[in-house]
Amino acid sequence: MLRLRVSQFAFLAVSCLGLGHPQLKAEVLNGGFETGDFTGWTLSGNTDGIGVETGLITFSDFHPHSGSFFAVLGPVGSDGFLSQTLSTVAGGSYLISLSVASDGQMPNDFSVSFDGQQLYSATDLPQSDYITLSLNGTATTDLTNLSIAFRNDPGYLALDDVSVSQTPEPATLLLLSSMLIVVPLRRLAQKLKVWRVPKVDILS
Ligand SMILES: [Ca+2]
Repeated sequence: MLRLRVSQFAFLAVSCLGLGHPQLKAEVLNGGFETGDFTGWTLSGNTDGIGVETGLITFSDFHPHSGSFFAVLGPVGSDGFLSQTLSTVAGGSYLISLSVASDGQMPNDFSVSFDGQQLYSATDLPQSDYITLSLNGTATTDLTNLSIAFRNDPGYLALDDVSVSQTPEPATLLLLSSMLIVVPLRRLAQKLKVWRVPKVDILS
């Protein structure tokens, strides 16, 4: 009976914390460019030489990292920007993942910022097939800007599979929180059980 009550309390406490709620996920819209365009993204700065290409067309020997489409990034003379505002948890930690390739033409640059903090910055990326960047960022508010800056004067960079996920995952947080609540309550329950049935020495 008491064990059931403890479980119910733990469930209610975790529910009140809001852990596991879908809004906690920082969903990047069209992170793989599979709409065939920049739906979900805000383009700013120098947007010349930016496009979404299909893997059916040879473009600087690039190809999609996954799916059928990828972004080509080739502004000349100054940076272009792709950005999205994501729903986040203030104080939450996030893993930002994306795949970038370079045709090796220089000058070029590429950088990633999350919540105004620059997490990655590179200049003159050499010729390379996709490398996948895994970056750790922290959200200070419930709306966080993800911004990617780029430039490649004589050629192009390629970008695909941009994603942001909370670390640890909400499901893991749910499990940890349940354990943190249930274990102390079980100990308390054991003490209460002892108090309710005091040891009596009938020989004394
Ligand atoms: Ca893709």
